[in-house]
Amino acid sequence: MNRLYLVTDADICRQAGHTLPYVVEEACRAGVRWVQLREKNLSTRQFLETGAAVKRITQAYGARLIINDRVDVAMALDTDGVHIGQDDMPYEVVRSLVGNEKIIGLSVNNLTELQTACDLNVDYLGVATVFPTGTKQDTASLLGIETLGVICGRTNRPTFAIGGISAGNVQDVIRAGATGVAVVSAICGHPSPYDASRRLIDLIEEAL
Ligand code: TZP
Ligand code: MG
Repeated sequence: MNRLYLVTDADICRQAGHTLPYVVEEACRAGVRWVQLREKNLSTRQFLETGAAVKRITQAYGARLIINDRVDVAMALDTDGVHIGQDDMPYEVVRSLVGNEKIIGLSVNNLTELQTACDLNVDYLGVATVFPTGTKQDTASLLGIETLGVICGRTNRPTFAIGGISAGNVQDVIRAGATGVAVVSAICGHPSPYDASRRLIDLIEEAL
């Protein structure tokens, strides 16, 4: 299913008793087809090694692998694409480096950033931050369902809502107009990443 996007956090995986590759494999086994490696606490060497291990898994399941922030790592691993935020390398620079075949995702946090993003040929938008989350410290102000709906309604690009999304609110997010949802703790921090992914997929399909 293309509407559930797993964003990784190896620390949250570890706290739940999992390794990162295990979580990716379980999520893919359950049907997740978007995986973003988002690791803020790994050295470059560790990032590359982890990325190579994760790529073997995503390839086996036909899932896309996207690298957060690190365009160099994405290029070195020849992943499907890269995800950038507002303070990362600008879109045009990333596009010139990775070429037209690669997926570029961009985070937008408000309507102003959406307007700027609409002029760019990004492949999808991450729309943040919908609900309170303990996973990311430096989140901009929360969007809530209403503003999420406004943002998603003003773009034709695929939108992945992110921030505090769980089984309890995923249907509200989809019904608000998001193409899909991106989650960290709802899968990485769950005792069964497989069950968590399956449940989210079932709920998304039901809400469509
Ligand atoms: N960007 C905005 S919120 C967030 C990111 C990467 C973290 C979302 O994590 P969770 O655990 O799904 O709330
Ligand atoms: Mg970033």
